[in-house]
Amino acid sequence: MTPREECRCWLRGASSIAVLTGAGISAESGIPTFRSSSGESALPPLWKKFRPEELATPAAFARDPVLVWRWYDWRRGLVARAKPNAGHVALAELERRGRRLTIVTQNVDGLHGLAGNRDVHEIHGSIWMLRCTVCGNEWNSMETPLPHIPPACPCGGMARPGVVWFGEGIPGPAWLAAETAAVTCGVLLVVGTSAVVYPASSLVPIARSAGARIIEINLEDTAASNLVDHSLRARAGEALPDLLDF
Ligand code: BV8
Ligand code: ZN
Repeated sequence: MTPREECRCWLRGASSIAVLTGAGISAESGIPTFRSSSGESALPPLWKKFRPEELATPAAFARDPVLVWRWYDWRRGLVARAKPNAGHVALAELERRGRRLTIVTQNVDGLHGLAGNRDVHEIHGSIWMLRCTVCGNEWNSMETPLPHIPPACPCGGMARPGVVWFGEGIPGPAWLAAETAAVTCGVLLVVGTSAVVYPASSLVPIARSAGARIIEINLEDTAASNLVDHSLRARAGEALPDLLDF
């Protein structure tokens, strides 16, 4: 049996499937990834000199809220133009066909929900959410470009992006759902993530110790590749429709 055939067999027989996705699943929708070479070319010069770890932090926002907001506003513009690709659609189709499927995503682009998946946990938040730094008020805004940078809350307080930055905890309910999915799934699909960001990356060893079969889909080796049963070198937009059309 080839690795592809074995993966299809595991997925067909799985009582429940969990999926951990990263920026790579949205690359074919035109959203640059953070760390892989394929994403670099799409970045305009302004962002080439920054690493995500330098802008996606409370300290960066405190130091220069306008710069951080310009980065998010640029990304919001990209996300607003992005459509779910064949990889997102294959996962939505699987849930529509009644399979027990939980998606845990590190992405803040909302494309899994847009594709039609309902059981989706955005452990790093959403690029469409804003949160007041004074009163904590949270609201959804799809407005791009933002009329004012930085945007203000109705209370007058400055708003921040409603995402989880480095050094911030993952929202409790989302993390509980993510860990539960990793511990109870028969198969964990790890799609388009370099698996360097914690605690998302810990879901792979958690699922492994709970006895799940683990299938990785990526263009290159990752920090999780040595923990998975099969690591398929393929684009998510090709591999997912091929694996899930049972
Ligand atoms: C926390 C939201 C504690 C914002 C993001 C030292 C060692 C280990 C850990 C740490 C450490 N120092 C600090 C830490 C902890 C830190 C961390 O992990 N740092 C890393 C950099 C080492 N983590 C944290 O700070 C987390 N919080 O630990 O808090 C705590 C607890 C309680 C109370 C208080 C505090 C918070 C982490 C969340 C950070 N926020 N994003 C935003 O998006 O702007 S992380 C950011 O990276 C994105 O969310 C992104 O999704 C995520 C992970 O990256 P990937 O998704 O994997 O993307 P990447 O570009 O890296 O890889 C893409 C992959 O796709 C590549 O492999 C590529 O080959 C592949 N690919 C490309 N095209 C395709 C493809 N695959 C398939 N098909 C294709 N077509
Ligand atoms: Zn407020």
